[in-house]
Amino acid sequence: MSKLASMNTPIFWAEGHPGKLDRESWTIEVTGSCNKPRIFSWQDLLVLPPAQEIARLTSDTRWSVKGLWSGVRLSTILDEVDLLPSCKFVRFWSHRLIYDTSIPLDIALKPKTMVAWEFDNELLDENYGGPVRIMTPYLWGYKSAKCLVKIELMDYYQPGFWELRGYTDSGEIEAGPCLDVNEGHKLKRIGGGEVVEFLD
Ligand SMILES: Nc1nc2c(c(=O)[nH]1)N[C@H]1C(S)=C(S)[C@@H](COP(=O)(O)O)O[C@H]1N2
Ligand SMILES: [Mo]
Repeated sequence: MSKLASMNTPIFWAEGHPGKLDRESWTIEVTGSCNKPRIFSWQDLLVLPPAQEIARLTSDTRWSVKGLWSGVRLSTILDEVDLLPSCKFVRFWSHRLIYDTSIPLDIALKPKTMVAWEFDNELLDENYGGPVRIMTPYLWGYKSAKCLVKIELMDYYQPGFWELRGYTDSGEIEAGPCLDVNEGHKLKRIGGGEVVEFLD
């Protein structure tokens, strides 16, 4: 059992579980406002400079899980495609193109915003967004699209799956109660913004 599963980390699939997916043939298309649109294969991702961050995935449903996320920085991928100055938002699309969400470019370029495929040195399985997902600790979890297949570089904002259903466009983490998944889902509190640690 994976570390995420053993901690009973919640598994969210608004669009339905994707089933078994093939890592070796996985591709991520990068399109939109850039000079060098490109399709990254799984093998392409593996030769980019690796990145690792200890970071928290924190859900608006009030739980937070901490661990070592590995993959590449999203900024590394964005460097490869040569952004146009008009690009203001980065839109993520999940497998089957039902789930999408967008974040501002400045947050996309922050070091802990990752295209991730490992948690605590284990490859992510489909439950937790494998083969490859977005992980950004700066915003609520709904901005961290799972089973990433497409990155669309946008000059303007488009609300995504949850944003169209009432979740905030900013995804800014709000202070309040929050379950600590790593400590048996103990009820604690978080402040606003990126959750680095609990308040108590
Ligand atoms: N494709 C897809 N990505 C998604 C979701 C989803 O339903 N579908 N849920 C989001 C939400 S609301 C959260 S909190 C996190 C949860 O990640 P987990 O299911 O790996 O714990 O995934 C996000 N990414
Ligand atoms: Mo969430």
